[in-house]
Amino acid sequence: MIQSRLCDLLGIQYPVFQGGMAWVADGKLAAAVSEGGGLGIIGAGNAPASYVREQIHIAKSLTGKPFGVNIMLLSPFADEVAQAAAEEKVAVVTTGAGNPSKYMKLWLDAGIKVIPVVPSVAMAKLVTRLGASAVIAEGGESGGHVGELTTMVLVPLVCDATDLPVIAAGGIADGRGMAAAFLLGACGVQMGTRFLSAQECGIHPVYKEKIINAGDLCTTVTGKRLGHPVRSLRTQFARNYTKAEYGGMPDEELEQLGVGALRLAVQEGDLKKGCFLAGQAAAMVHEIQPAAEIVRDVVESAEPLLKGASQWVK
Ligand code: TUI
Repeated sequence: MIQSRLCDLLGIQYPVFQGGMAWVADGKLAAAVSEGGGLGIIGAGNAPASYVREQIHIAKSLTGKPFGVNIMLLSPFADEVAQAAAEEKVAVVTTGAGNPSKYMKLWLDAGIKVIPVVPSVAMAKLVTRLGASAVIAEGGESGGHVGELTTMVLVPLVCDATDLPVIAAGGIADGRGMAAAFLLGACGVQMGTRFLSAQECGIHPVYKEKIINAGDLCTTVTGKRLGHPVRSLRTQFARNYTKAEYGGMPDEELEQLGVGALRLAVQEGDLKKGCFLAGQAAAMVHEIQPAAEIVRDVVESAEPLLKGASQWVK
């Protein structure tokens, strides 16, 4: 049984987080992952506090186990969602796409464990000083908003920079990824893309099918020019965006091109105009399974790999 100090810290059975994916990770998915022994996380994305509260109540009605809320710091509603998370006293807040400093006191005073995504050593050191309980080191293999570094480089550097538990993310979708992450110094993993194929994940069937059928070169990064690089499936939308990005479309027009595109993918399965966020690990996702089975499968296949690591030392 793989256990780590992350399990003791959070009161969870397995050190596996489900990424707080915007528009995707609702109360139902988060509860299913938590019920399965991992940590389910509701993704606030760009949604207002009313939506996030509703999803927190759904999760609370489906599980008595701890779950988290991810606050996307670029959201126009970040302030009110941060406040709602504090009032609802969720067990864990994770943050993404920015610096969480201004909310740290609010969450810590509410007794919440704060676990920011850190794309760099500097950010890891900063949030350690500010009272974070752990950090998520997410490499650029991940889906959605991506940093500069890969998981392979970021995880050991962050482990060297902080004494906090480090959760590895980006490119992890099976037991091999989990075992590798532990050997890099992590004591937990976060997966987003793998949970896109969970039975309890409510994305459009077209989205799920695209993930299941994705190959190694099926994702691409767009949005670098605007300073918000995002990894998604290489669809018609991604090709059009890339053309516009490198074809000299003015910034404001380019910004407009992306508005609403994630909703079109998640709710409508619109292959022409939808932005299907996904990590490189989509190529490793092969079937639709209950969330709890995904958690168990990843942990149980990592176990023999970690036990067998000594085979390399003569
Ligand atoms: O946040 C994510 N993944 C996301 S957010 C998202 S929604 C979105 N909408 C519009 C534009 C961009 C995104 C979809 N996927 N992952 C966690 C993550 N955080 N990756 C990178 C970072 C990050 C980047 C910079 C964290 C902190 C940071 O700090 C910069 C600074 O110094 O303020």
